[in-house]
Amino acid sequence: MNSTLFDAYVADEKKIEPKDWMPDAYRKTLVRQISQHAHSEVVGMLPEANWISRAPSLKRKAILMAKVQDEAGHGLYLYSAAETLGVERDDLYLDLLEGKAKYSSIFNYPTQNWADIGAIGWLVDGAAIMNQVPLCKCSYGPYARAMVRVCKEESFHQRQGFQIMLVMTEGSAEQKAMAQDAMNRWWWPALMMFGPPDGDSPNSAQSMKWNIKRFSNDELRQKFVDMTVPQAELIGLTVPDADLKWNEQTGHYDFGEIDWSEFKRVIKGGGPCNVERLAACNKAWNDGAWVRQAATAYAEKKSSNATR
Ligand code: BYC
Repeated sequence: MNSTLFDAYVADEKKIEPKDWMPDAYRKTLVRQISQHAHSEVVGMLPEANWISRAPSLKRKAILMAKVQDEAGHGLYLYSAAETLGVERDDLYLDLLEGKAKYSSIFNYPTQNWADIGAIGWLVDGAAIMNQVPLCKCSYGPYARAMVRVCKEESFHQRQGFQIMLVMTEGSAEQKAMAQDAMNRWWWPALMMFGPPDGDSPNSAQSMKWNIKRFSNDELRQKFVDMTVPQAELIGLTVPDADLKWNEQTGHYDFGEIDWSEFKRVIKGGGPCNVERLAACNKAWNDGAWVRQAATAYAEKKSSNATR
């Protein structure tokens, strides 16, 4: 295979598998995107885990624990998918721990109260599904297949978040105000999850040609707004955007300007929780060293017994 044949092969909706020839830049793009995605799943456990011990009932606690465990599983599928491209999981993870690797901007915001858990499930997992369903059709086989299960689980996550918000909006005036406050704080960061506007997205054009990305950042953001505004109306919440309005001509909602300076600040490390998130990941890595050593020693012992 060469570059021209490769381009025709992916344009024909065929899947690339680990042992197939691929351009170096395709491999590099996939390692970048899949590893950032894996890191996001792992860091994404932190804001929600913050509320496991304070969930308002045993049932809510069990559901939240299951959701957070699902995110760990997503991270593992994704690190495995990245490893099929010839990189080591530990190297990718060390880049995260050293602050060299990116992860989604959204996880650098704090979870201040229980309504934030509803808002994350509804808005953050809702945005994640919008972005990730098309990735089930991405040209790289292991990534596409990993995304099928991830999306099924994300869909449960989104519903549980929406249900938390629904219950709160049907509760006392104070609970409804908490739900609205959470919506106000998470709406704009959720829109930033889709990445910079198409004109400022250096990776999009090539990733779309290679069928890694199937829709542009702005297309997915618009789909998310169009899907979510009616959901907010249904539960009586107001989208915190004075410029939001239905556009009869385009058949979409027009919405206000996103604060891209905030986005840039957060991905450069200046968000409200960046330092805390990396510190938590480093602590977990250091505290878990004995588990990794024990697992390695056990595997070595088992394989030496087997060869005896
Ligand atoms: N945050 O050229 P662009 C989840 C970076 S997990 C931080 O458009 P691309 C969930 C981008 O990496 C959510 N950085 O890039 C988990 C690039 O920098 P580099 C994560 C961002 O790759 C637990 C630069 O900006 N989802 O949902 O074509 C619980 C220029 O951007 C962000 C995924 O990772 C951001 N928001 O498009 C609940 C999905 N946006 O790498 C939920 C897979 C952009 O050149 N990833 N950047 O240094 C993707 O679909 C694409 O990578 C993106 C960005 C749409 C995110």
